[in-house]
Amino acid sequence: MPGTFYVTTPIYYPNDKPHIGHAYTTIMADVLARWHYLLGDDVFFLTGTDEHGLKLQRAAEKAGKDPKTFVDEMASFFKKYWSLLNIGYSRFIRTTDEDHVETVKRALTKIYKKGLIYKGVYRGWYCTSCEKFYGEGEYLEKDGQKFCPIHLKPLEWVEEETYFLKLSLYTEKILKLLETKDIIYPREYAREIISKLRREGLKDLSITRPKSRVYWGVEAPWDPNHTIYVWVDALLNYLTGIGWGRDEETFWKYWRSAHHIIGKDILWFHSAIWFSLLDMLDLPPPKKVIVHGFILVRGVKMSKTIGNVVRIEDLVNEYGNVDAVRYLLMRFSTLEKDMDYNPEQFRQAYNAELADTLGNLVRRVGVLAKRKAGGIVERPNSLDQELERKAKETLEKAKKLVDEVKLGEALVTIFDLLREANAYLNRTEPWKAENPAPILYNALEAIRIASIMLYPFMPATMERLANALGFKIESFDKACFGCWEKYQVKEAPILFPKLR
Ligand code: ME8
Repeated sequence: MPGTFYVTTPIYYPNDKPHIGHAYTTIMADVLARWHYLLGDDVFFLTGTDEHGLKLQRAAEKAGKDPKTFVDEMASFFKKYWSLLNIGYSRFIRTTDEDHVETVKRALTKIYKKGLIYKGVYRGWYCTSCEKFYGEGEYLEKDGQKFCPIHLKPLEWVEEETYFLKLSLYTEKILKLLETKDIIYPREYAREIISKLRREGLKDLSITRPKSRVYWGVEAPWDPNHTIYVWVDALLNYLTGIGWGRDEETFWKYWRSAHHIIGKDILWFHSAIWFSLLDMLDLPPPKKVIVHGFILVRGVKMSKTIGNVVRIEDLVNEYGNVDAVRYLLMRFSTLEKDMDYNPEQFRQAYNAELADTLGNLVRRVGVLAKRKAGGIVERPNSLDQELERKAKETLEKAKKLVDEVKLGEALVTIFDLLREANAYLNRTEPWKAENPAPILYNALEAIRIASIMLYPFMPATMERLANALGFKIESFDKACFGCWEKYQVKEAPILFPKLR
């Protein structure tokens, strides 16, 4: 049954351009959005930029620009990269958008009125790159100095007046929620949060900064001398994006099917803190928080702050094709484990899978259809049953795997169908046959059905392929073997030239 599907990425800090780590999450969200579109769901896909806070204030100062000019420029970079990667988002949200600033004020006013915010003094060690305080036992120590465990940069001592959110009231409630409901996926990640909650509980959270230090933020509605902590501001984007407080109908339609995709670095914020905030706002938690591991470079997390990034444009240039990059990043993606970026492995998969298995099959069938059937291939009276069975089985298996967000395994499964189609051609030798059209039809059906499944991963290439072979990609309903009546093959494209 078609339903709704709301999918989000984290909103990224635009202190620098995005790299393949950000592309990884964003492509994953795009694949899921497009997959659900093919399932017939009403899809809303939200991504954007997290533009307030000390980190951005400093980045702008360093660039010698006022923060708004700076984030305007940087947000446009993100949009350019997402357009290059063919990311079909429904909205690109910026935390400086007017409706979002309103959401933040509305949400915090509601929480303030409930008596869940009080004034105090905060003392602690802060990492501006994480926009996060680190408590004892959480930071690294060397020669008496304290360092951020993620960015390996010295922490700053902060002691100032702040407003606290009474998060400590929520430990039991959130624990129960995580123990009884499968929201965090894969489950392994939930266990980490559960044990941290059992060990330490939730502590009241400092949710404002004095404006004198952090002026670049949303003003606290009850005190003009404070700005709202960037993480609270940022999390609320998921509500703004679908109209919370402005268009209740749209909001509820999508919120019930909310899927947040995030890297494991920000799971604490997207579970313990986010679920508490939602509860304070009388809202249910999201349906799922899908967590993935890091892309590593020689064992170290790829990060702008560390400076070991692989740039999106470098990969696109290397393969000369955006869809190859989308494919390769998803092909080796795993939720549970980190993925060590391995250029050699990428190259091998490109040649063996995209150029050979897919590319050669398309080329062979296209050329034969043109040469031996004048480009017209109609449905014969009987179909190849083995290939038909394989196509059906592949679709079922791929649907299950994508549902479990095992995107790499789904791609391997889809490519099994293409390998089977290649073997079928080798077996039936249509180039020798007097009437090769029935054989070609079976092979074309396998290609068409694989193309529908591959469309979310490589949309532009699959559209190009459908055009060349004379079929359409519409929905999974049409992915039945024998459902296409007549192919009009225009050309036999070389989709992925082999790399030497
Ligand atoms: O955390 N491997 O923004 P951010 C895999 N603004 N994914 C990676 C990655 C890597 N090496 N590097 C980055 C923030 N990512 C906040 C989010 S949301 C309300 C606010 C991806 O720019 C991954 O999805 O630091 C990670 O969680 C996110 O980028 C962090 O992006």
